[in-house]
Amino acid sequence: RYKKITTFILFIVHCGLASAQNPIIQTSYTADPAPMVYHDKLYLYTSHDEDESTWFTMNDWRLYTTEDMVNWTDHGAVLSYTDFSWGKMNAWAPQCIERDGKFYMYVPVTDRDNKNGIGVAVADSPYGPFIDPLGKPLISNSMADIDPTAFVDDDGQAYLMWGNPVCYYVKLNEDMISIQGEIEQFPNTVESFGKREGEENPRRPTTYEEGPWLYKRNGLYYMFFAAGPLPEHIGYATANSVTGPWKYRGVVMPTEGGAFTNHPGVVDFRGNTYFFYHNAALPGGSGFTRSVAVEKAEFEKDGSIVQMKMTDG
Ligand code: FUB
Repeated sequence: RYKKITTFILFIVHCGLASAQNPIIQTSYTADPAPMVYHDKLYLYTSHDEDESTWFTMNDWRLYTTEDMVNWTDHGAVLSYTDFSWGKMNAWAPQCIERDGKFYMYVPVTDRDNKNGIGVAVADSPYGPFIDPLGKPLISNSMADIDPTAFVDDDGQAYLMWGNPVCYYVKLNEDMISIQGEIEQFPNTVESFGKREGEENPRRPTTYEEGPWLYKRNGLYYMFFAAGPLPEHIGYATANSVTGPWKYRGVVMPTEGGAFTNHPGVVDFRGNTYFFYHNAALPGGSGFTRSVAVEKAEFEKDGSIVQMKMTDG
């Protein structure tokens, strides 16, 4: 069932260059990378672009694993929008996190009334099978309900954040499949998310577009996000608390790569920090046939991240 997808990379390892070839997934068009580290293995969940699309045609979520950031194993589809009884289409950007030995996949799906919602599916293993325990969306707030990211803080409080064109958040209960309190929205201010250049758009006064990703380093909270105007770049903000206030810190990765979207996923693994993203680098690539890639991230002493460019080797 498993397929080794980068055997030629072994040659690179023998040469002493332990780095993967970008795009790291070359067997399918993939997007919206969501890395998770569990028991010294990196699990990379992605969305999946079907071929020859003229708009997003996305039916399932895929899983790839690595123990060395060089050799990747393709585990195929681990969840589909059809696994949600209420789901109609649009298997967009996912994230899976582990808590107390269970695995929670948060995913955006369009429901049978054509309304966006965020579902959750639970498994006893990172490989699945993932089951929808609710039979309905966990979040069904507005058409902005896409791109969920989940984060468990050091005190055990879990949060879900999501949204386009603004970023919402809510506390999750310990069961990870129910919410606590009201849904809040981060103030979409220039101070938090930077001034949007190049277009006057009252709905989008800042660079924040979609795809938030939470990360904590040396006590500082980071929100990475896809930023506008289109084509997207990746920006970031930092805060002393997971609920802000956020301070815009600049551009992580400028616009490039041939897709009109980009999407961050950041994780620490074996002493390094890895920044996952997507572009249109595979043959036949476009905004609807994307591919996931990765760069090693570096930070300055003041906590700022060193700006990265996409690489293809
Ligand atoms: O993959 C579909 C959508 O494109 C995602 O939800 C956005 O983050 C963008 O990558």
